[in-house]
Amino acid sequence: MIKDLEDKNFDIEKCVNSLNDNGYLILKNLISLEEVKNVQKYIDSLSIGPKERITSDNHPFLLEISNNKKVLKIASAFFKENAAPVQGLLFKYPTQQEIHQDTVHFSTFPRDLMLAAWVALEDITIDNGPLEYIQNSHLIPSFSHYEFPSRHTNRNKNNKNYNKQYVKEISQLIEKLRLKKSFFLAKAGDCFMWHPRLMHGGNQTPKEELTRYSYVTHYMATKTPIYFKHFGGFNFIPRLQSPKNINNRKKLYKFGAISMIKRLIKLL
Ligand SMILES: O=C(O)CCC(=O)C(=O)O
Repeated sequence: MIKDLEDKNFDIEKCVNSLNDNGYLILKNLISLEEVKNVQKYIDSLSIGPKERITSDNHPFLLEISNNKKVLKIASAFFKENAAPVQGLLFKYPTQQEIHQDTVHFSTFPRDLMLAAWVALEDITIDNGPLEYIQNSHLIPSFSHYEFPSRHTNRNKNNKNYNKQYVKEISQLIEKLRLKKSFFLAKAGDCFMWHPRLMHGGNQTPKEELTRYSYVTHYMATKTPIYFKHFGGFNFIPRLQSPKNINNRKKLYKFGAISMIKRLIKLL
């Protein structure tokens, strides 16, 4: 764990090692309290209820966080190619999001070419729905049979319980392997980055009347990966996605057979 990341101590290799070894990385005081206050004010001007979120709002305060230089450098070093922010999620209240791996929502081929950086926009205690994560779960090769490409994929839009089934299987696996849960208890401005396979979610039993201001950005590698969409579509037919850079809403790559074939050829 990197405890304090002043510029003089900024060591990208250590950061990437922490993601690979521990499954996460803590960047204390990534943003200033002034920035935190500005974003809080902005959140208060919006209407965000419990368990609601705003996706990829391009307000300059939010883009400033998503484009944090340290985070982008770490993500690019982790991917070994340039990273771009492809989604931002803004919350005012605890999410109670069930435990999952981000790879089920952002499935890339080759795998693991995405990352997340979560920023506390107020102090986070056990009461206001901290982010929770399952220790060492990133070391499990991949909980991949819900992802594409896999001949075992369970994707099927006729299966309405698909997400429920996924969540149940994940929790059974955690129990079976006796993996332990931890919480990210943070000070406003602290950031938690996690490995694409680290199982995580929002604490399930918060005091729901409390706020939990937070902002999370998801990043993808820009050059290599092909990106698939899950939870829907037909079995065995990949649903290709075209991620957009949230800064300019431009596609990271041209969607279409030619650009896909070019990407595939590069992988051979
Ligand atoms: O903020 C949370 O409670 C959960 C966020 C999350 O799971 C995600 O962004 O993938």
